[in-house]
Amino acid sequence: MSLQQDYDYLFKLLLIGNSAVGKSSLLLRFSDNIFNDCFLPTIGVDFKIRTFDIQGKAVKLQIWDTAGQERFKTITSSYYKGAHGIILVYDITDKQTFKDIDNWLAEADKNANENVIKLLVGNKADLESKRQVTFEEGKELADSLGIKFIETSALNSNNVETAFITLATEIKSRVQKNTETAPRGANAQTGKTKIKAGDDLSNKKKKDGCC
Ligand SMILES: Nc1nc2c(ncn2[C@@H]2O[C@H](COP(=O)(O)OP(=O)(O)O)[C@@H](O)[C@H]2O)c(=O)[nH]1
Ligand SMILES: [Mg+2]
Repeated sequence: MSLQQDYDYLFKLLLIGNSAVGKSSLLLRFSDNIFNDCFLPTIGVDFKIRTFDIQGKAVKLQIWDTAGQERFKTITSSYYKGAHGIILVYDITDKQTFKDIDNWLAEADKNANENVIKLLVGNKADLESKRQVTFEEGKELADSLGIKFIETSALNSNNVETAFITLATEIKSRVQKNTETAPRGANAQTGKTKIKAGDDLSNKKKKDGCC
């Protein structure tokens, strides 16, 4: 049995935000490059995995989606456990979903690790004629929180890769910085990055695709 890891970094990311803003669609676009125009409230995934290269390192992302629990405000604190990054998603055509980002931030702050890196995403940017939240409003909110902001479209793919890669790159830089400043030998066992929060990930059972 080989214990060789097939990645240099393993990060757990979460998608949160109101129901129907496009969280599952963003995940499907990123993981499988598909788009489904039906609403997928009970999409049967726990998470999807995608590994890609950032600056010569294999970065494996395990991205968690809710199975519609956000509709009933029943996302449990265990969802947030061990997350390295959180993507807060709103729908640019629905002002309320933008206002509710405050609530999602409060949930994240209550439940996630304090070092978690967040990214604000305004999705459905293809629906320009229905826009209710300007780019500037999104950017202003993100700036006030000291986090990055991006507008995406799961429908036409625009900026979807960039969103996930931006967040993963930021997490990687943070981890590298911490590793460099850690006492000598603290991370020397394998040369791979050991991240406490990601250690239990291999125990999770991966369920099959989507609807
Ligand atoms: N026009 C457009 N529709 C989208 C986009 N992303 C998702 N949708 C649609 O919005 C609805 C809700 O998407 P879904 O991914 O299920 O949202 P979730 O509840 O946040 O997971 C579905 O009908 C999707 O087809 C997008 O970028 N553009
Ligand atoms: Mg969903």
